[in-house]
Amino acid sequence: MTEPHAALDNLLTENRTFPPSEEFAAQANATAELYDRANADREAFWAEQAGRLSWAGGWDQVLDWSKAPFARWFVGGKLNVAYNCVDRHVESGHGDQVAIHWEGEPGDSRAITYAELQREVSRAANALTELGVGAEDRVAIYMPMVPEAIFSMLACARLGALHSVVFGGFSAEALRTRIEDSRAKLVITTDGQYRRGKPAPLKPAVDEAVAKAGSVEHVLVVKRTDTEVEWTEGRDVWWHDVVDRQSDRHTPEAFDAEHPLFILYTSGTTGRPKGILHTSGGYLVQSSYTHHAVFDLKPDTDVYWCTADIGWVTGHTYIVYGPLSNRVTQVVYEGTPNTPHEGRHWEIIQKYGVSIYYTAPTLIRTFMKWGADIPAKYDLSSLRVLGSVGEPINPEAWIWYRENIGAGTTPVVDTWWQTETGSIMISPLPGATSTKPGSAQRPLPGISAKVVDDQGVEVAKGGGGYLVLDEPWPSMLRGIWGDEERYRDTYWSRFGEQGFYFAGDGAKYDADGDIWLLGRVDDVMNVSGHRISTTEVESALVSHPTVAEAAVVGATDATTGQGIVAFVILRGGVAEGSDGAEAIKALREHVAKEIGPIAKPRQIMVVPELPKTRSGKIMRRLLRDVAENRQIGDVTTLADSSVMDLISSGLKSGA
Ligand code: 6R9
Repeated sequence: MTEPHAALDNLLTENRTFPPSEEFAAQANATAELYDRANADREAFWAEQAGRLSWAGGWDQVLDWSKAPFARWFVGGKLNVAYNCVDRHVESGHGDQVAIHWEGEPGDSRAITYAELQREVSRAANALTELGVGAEDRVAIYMPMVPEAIFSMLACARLGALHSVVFGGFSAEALRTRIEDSRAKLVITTDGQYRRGKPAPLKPAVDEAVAKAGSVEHVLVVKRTDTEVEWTEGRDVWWHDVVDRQSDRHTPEAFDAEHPLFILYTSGTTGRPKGILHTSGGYLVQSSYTHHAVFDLKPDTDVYWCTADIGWVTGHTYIVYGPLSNRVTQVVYEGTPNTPHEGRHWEIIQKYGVSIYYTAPTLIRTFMKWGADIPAKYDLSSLRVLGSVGEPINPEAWIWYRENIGAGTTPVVDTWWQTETGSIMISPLPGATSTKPGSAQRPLPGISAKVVDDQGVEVAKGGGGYLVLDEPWPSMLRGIWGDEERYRDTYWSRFGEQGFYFAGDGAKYDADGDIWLLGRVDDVMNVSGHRISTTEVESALVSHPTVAEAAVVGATDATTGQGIVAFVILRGGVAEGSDGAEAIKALREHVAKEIGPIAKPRQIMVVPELPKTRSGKIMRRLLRDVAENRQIGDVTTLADSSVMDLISSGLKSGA
């Protein structure tokens, strides 16, 4: 592997830092001293964090790594995850505290206290028992962001059944493969879901999937949109018939710390999705600890909002398990950010006095595109911590976020982690870290991560390579459902000799030793022997005032190995056509100036939209198909499959 070209260090010339204010630091949950404590004795540190939870039986060993890469944490410990997220808060006298301020897309809302949450989850657990669900059974949850989705997840946890949440935007086919792989017994769904102000049917996809997947005994249906549905007698049951008549009391059983909690499917390099398996004790310990430390949650005063969908890991860990285990009061919003208008998020923040807001760079850049005058119309003064997750955040977006949403004062925490890691691994601590726009900075106390070269040797400060996790962590995946070999191959073979977990991300150290994530390694381009990250070029492009969004791919090039091809969305008001040619010339020069001539895109295409997955990740694979003049590949995981037509037709007409 070649070292990054010295001239490519544009991200590293980003040298603004934002130390925490004295007031923030004085009240922070996590201080710098935490790093020292964790470094002195990692296992003792995690044992201490486990004290955040209520255990039915103590463990006799913090970590058993003797069967690596299969970890066991808090060996011998027993707990009930749902009890930790619900009942214990009622028992400690907080039954009247609002757990969830739920906001429906059409404007309906519901406040759910911890006492009510306990009753709802108990009823759901009793209903699931009646439907034949027991410990270790799998339950597929295919729902929009309605409260029953959270009740269902917690009911599964309470019974020791594994949930497998499938994002409500996925197709019947995607649902079927996931049901089949996990052999789910029950599917929980809704009749329909609201999407951009209109009800859209959801149950037909379940009918289609279940007709082909043999394992499903029942489909439990929540009425959300009052959409007419087809009904299979004996199989389909309404939530309001079966759940509502149950007793609202249910005694939770304690399960082993390593009892499986959930499966969550994530796409891999092959077409077949991987069922990432998480277990109970270690997962909940790290989810709870990271939520407390990274977001500085104060359960008595904060109002927290994570904008993810429960169909993704961020929704699992930072809507359900982390926050609820910490007795959060949180907002859960059902809909899209521009329904009915582009200020919806800011309106919700103002309405509930949201103090902690956690979202994704792609949404931040969309907000930038819509304009800073929109958030400026709302009172956002309640905000005190802002978070980012999902992809590298370019410095421009980071600064825009802090300035326009955070009043130029709130800490911004850029949190790196994966479905596989279960919870946050690399992130600033808002009261202890001088933050740097664009950098996730340091592994959290208790976590170890390194940037290594091809041989697995740690690179020096200023150097780039692969991100690895060189010590096991409590919320690590325990495998891929039903495929031990694939687990070893995917994550543990690349640096097998060293025993490192290979995250699949490229990263760099800056001169201070802080970590900058550079995107997936398959997104790292090699141009004339120089490694250039797509992120670096994107970041340079987006820093130009005419660019709203940019995606960069490496296209095969006979001379240079790969050539840089950029797709850009220009900001409103910048004309296309002949002016477009001017704009493109200016952008090539700009990238050359920001990074160096080597990073100048071979080609820049002005497009109206970028192809994104439903979780907002840009599908560079499809852009590479365009850049290399190939037939465009599989578009089924796109949020909007017409985007590729738009892009191709725009290009043919000479844009
Ligand atoms: C939580 C989540 C994981 C991949 C990961 C990386 C990218 C996530 C990031 C980030 C840079 C961050 N990623 N957070 N890259 N900075 N703060 O997104 O999980 O959907 O499994 O994606 O997302 O490439 O490897 P998941």
